[in-house]
Amino acid sequence: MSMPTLPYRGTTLAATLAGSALLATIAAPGASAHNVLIDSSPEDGATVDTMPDEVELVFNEEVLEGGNAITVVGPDGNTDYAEGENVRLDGTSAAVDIAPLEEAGAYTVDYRIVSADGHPIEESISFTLAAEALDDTDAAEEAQEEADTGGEETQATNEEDEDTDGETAADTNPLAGNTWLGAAAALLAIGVIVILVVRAVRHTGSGNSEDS
Ligand SMILES: [Cu+2]
Repeated sequence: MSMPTLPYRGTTLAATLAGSALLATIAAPGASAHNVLIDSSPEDGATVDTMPDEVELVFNEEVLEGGNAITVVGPDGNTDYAEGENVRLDGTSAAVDIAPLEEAGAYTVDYRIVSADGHPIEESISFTLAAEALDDTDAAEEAQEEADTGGEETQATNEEDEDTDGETAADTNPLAGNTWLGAAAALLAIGVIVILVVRAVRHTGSGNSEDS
């Protein structure tokens, strides 16, 4: 690929470029053999301010089983934060869980994955962990501890939330409360009327039973 200019020595630059483009086009199907990284999380060169829990590599072609490995080495140049022996494969994606990263700085992801043509490739990307990510982890751990030890608190909070929801519903639908009040008043009025009518009937009808 780097030598296509030689046969074209003496031709114009434009012709050389056209020839290179043509060669690249013709060569493309055969050269698609080895997977090319097209995306990753974290991205190559990125500065990350939230703690990642995995590293995922996405390639242009499927990653095959067999001999895949990903390491995530920290700023000390030694500690590998990748967890587990197995790289998770999902089509064109290869991922590995990572332990909570312990220090800010540069992390190197070295990967050896099996290309779609069966040949392994070995490459690396890197990202930088910002100090804020470590703060996030402390906060997350505290929140988790509270959740673990404060079950009752959590429940109380939920009940409060439900109460709040109820109030909110009433607030947003003021007619609902008035309707109930109106219905209660109507029932009360009907009750009073019924009682009055019954008494009147008893008094005017055969109703000496109460008086005697
Ligand atoms: Cu190959």
